[in-house]
Amino acid sequence: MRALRYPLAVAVALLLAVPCPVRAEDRGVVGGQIVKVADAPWMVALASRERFGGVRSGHFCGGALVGRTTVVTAAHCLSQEVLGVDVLDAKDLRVIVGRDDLRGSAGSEVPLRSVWVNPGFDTETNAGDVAVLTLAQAVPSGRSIGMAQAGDAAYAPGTAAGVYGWGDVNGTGAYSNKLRGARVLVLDDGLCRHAYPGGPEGTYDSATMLCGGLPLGGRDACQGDSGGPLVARGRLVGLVSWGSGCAQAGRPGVYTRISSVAALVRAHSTESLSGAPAATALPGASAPLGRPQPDAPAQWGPR
Ligand code: 4AZ
Repeated sequence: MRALRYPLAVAVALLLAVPCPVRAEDRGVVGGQIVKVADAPWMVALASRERFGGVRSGHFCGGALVGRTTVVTAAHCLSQEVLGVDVLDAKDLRVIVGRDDLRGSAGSEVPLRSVWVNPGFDTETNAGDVAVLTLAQAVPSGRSIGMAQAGDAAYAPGTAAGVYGWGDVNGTGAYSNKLRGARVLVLDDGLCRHAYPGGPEGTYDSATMLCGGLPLGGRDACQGDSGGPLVARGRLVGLVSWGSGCAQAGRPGVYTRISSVAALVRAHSTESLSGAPAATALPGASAPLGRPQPDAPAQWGPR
């Protein structure tokens, strides 16, 4: 026994001293941390208990509030492939607002008035991966986030951004019950062009897509995070769309570029959406996982 003690102590000391490989749960999707919806008030879950079961409130995708009745998400979330039926036949589709833990009942489950799926969504390339959900009841003001326009400084490569979701935390189908967020970077289009030049891993189109992640991987969106927001400088810059695997080095996440679809979103919203002002934040003042600036009061009027 005695003889064993010393080697054991050395082994334990070594284990503590040598950095361990990152645990899968810490590396995954959102490789990040638990986030309170109070700090991401625009974050919503798309849910259908009939299609996905009630244990996790029926969650199957993410989305973001861009107005009191307007949610943006990914078109592919509403495909027959995901829902198992035509979106018009998924009668119990709901948007869940204000719920951190999908096992709980906090917040509200809001039925939909209408669904618009971008008819220009290209299922081959994933270009134009956006849909607009109109809520049957308005959520309180102050929950929505502005869409970043083209030319916004938030699109500059190297900008810190946050990605949010209840998706897979390690690429094995281990979905999170609690909302998570990860700090990533807006990456240079060249990185995604190089990673996804066409062929089996996909084709990156910088006009309609945004490249995000870390050059060495480790933090990323993953399955189940689709449709959810990528936020930089307090503005919505992207929606989780696709990628090869999750959080792998050299395989960044690909997001729907919000500026490329903002006009479509406005055209299919039944309210007047407040725009995101041009970037005025001081360098370094971004708070990717923090609360965004509250939006302007909802404006109602003729369209
Ligand atoms: C998906 O399957 C998915 N790593 C979403 C995002 C990414 C990969 C896959 C990006 O919904």
